Amino acid sequence: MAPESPSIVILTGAGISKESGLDTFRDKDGIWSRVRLEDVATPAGFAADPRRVHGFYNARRRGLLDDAVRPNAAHRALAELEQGRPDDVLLVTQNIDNLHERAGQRNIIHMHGELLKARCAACGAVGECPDDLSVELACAACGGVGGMRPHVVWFGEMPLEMDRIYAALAACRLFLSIGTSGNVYPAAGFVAEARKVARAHTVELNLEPSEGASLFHEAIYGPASSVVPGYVAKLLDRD
Ligand code: BV8
Ligand code: ZN
Repeated sequence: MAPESPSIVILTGAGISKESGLDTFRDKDGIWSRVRLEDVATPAGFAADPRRVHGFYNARRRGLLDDAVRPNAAHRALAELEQGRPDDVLLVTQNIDNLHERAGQRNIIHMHGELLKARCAACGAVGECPDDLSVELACAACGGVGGMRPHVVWFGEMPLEMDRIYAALAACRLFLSIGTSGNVYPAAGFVAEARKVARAHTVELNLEPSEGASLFHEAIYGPASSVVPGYVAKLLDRD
């Protein structure tokens, strides 16, 4: 049962999965250096060329399912924190990979959706999707053809479970932001929300200062698989 008001809210971004072999977006060799987000991560891009968008997400889905892609020490440390502080941790991830789940994390909100799920534009049904999507695919629920899309939140679309996220931010004591550049809203606004509404202590753990670095009380810079386990160990020892 998800906790009503976890005292620790964690936001993660693509940086936490980098050392597992998944690309980030805005690093110099990132995803947006190879393809325009307008073409592949917006409803207009999908309407204009669904085959291109399916190709983009099919390649990322295959990449995620590659045997070499596994949770790293940062994912595992956050799962240990949840185990050590049952009902006290909510993880909100911008990532659409499943590495937090595979590390053992349970209480997760995928606010930007999930790469291994598909949604039918006609009936809204959401289901597991381990294989390629295509415009020829029929929906298992309503039989409609041509409306299957990745269960992913594109730019201009409302992220998922925002009410539950804001309720947790309003009541948390500690807000951690890990592996995100702080470019994308509303996620980039969570630190200000946690400070203003909950007067939470806020910590950024990132390779380098994010766009919102000045908003954090504390910052620890370095690769996630190095800095996150150490920080979690301190949290667990302290209690
Ligand atoms: C919405 C799809 C409104 C899935 C993504 C103000 C308020 C509200 C909205 C806006 C606003 N201003 C602008 C907007 C619009 C827009 C937006 O924010 N645009 C930006 C670009 C300016 N926001 C939206 O459209 C959002 N929707 O607001 O709806 C609405 C209101 C009413 C009704 C309807 C709608 C939707 C945003 C979601 C878009 N979908 N992804 C996919 O393809 O993956 S966003 C995409 O960016 C990913 O989800 C990604 O997770 C996310 C954020 O990127 P990061 O995770 O931070 O990754 P990035 O590469 O940027 O940074 C990586 C970081 O890791 C770096 O700092 C790097 O230093 C660090 N790092 C690297 N290696 C390591 C490391 N750290 C640690 N260890 C390492 N080894
Ligand atoms: Zn359907």
